[in-house]
Amino acid sequence: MAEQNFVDYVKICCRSGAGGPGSIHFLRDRKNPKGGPDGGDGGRGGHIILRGNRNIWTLLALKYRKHVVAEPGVPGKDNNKTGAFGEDVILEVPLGTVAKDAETGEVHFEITKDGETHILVSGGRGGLGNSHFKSPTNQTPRYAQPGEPGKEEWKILELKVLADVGLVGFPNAGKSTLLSVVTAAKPKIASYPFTTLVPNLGIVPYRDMRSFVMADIPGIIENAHEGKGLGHRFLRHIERNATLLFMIPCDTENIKKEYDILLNELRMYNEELLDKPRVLAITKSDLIDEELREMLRQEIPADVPYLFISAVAQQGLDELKDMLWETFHVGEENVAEEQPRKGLAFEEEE
Ligand SMILES: Nc1nc2c(ncn2[C@@H]2O[C@H](COP(=O)(O)OP(=O)(O)OP(=O)(O)O)[C@@H](O)[C@H]2O)c(=O)[nH]1
Ligand SMILES: [Mg+2]
Repeated sequence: MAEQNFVDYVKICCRSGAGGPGSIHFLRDRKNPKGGPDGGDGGRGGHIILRGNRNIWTLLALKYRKHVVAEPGVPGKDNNKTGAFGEDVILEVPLGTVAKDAETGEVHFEITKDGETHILVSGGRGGLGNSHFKSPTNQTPRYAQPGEPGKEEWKILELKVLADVGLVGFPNAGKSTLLSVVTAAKPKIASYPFTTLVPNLGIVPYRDMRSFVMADIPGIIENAHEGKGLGHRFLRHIERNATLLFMIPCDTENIKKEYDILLNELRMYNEELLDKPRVLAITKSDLIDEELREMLRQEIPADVPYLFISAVAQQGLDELKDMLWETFHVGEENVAEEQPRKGLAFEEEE
């Protein structure tokens, strides 16, 4: 169920508001039968703005909202009154949303903080009223600027999941099972490969009311970078994870070999993934006894901290959480948890 609700890509048509036209007006009253021009400026058209919201996890809300239209600015008025701005449309998006132009693919910006805002499509400027055009040679300008038109543009919003731990493993390694045991998430679990088709996220409660986010992604196989299996495009979801948790079942023929294949697939996707801290979990350890564990220890790669776990028998899970927490919170104790709410990242006109 949760799987269908995870939307990490939307294409939307945005139309910002047109600027209001400037006004053509002359002051006329009993005292000033021939007063000067006093037409005010038109108001700016509404922007389309994205705002980061840490409580939203997917782009689902935008999936069915193909057209996003902001209001036009109000025309200028007499007495040099500026028209009201068109109302902006503010779209709340999850942290990790990347905004791109659909035609050129150009990346506009990325939302990473709660409350962070960026203008996706700006509204048209309001036109100047006729009072601006008075000159020594023309005291009664009978024209004003029209408002700038709004812009209609297609945009792509893409979500890179921001989690603390990303699960990396072959299909059937037990990734979703682990997520279902240490978080409240209810991913689909089954004994066939590629059960997970889209990422699942869960929040892992940790000691002292702390927590971290875990991202379960579809399984990776050898040559995923050539499109084998589900390919490796899901790796983009773990690009931003602080720590990668490699998961290899204890009954795997050659743990070292599987570990190297996974490392290589990460490398083929983005070499920087290899700079992240890694932890290796040997999963389904309820299937083996101490003697077998001892044998397996010989073939475990030396360059990574590891431990034996069993999600089903709930073994080694507290130790695993400790190990993970250590990797991304070393030296960070006492750092304020809350991100300060950032003010608007754009300048209002005037
Ligand atoms: N004995 C045992 N079986 C487990 C354990 N964890 C998972 N399994 C079984 O392994 C199979 C695969 O589990 P999943 O959690 O769906 O594996 P996955 O890594 O998410 O697989 P994909 O989504 O296909 O990539 C299921 O039949 C699980 O019941 C465990 O700790 N012990
Ligand atoms: Mg799965």
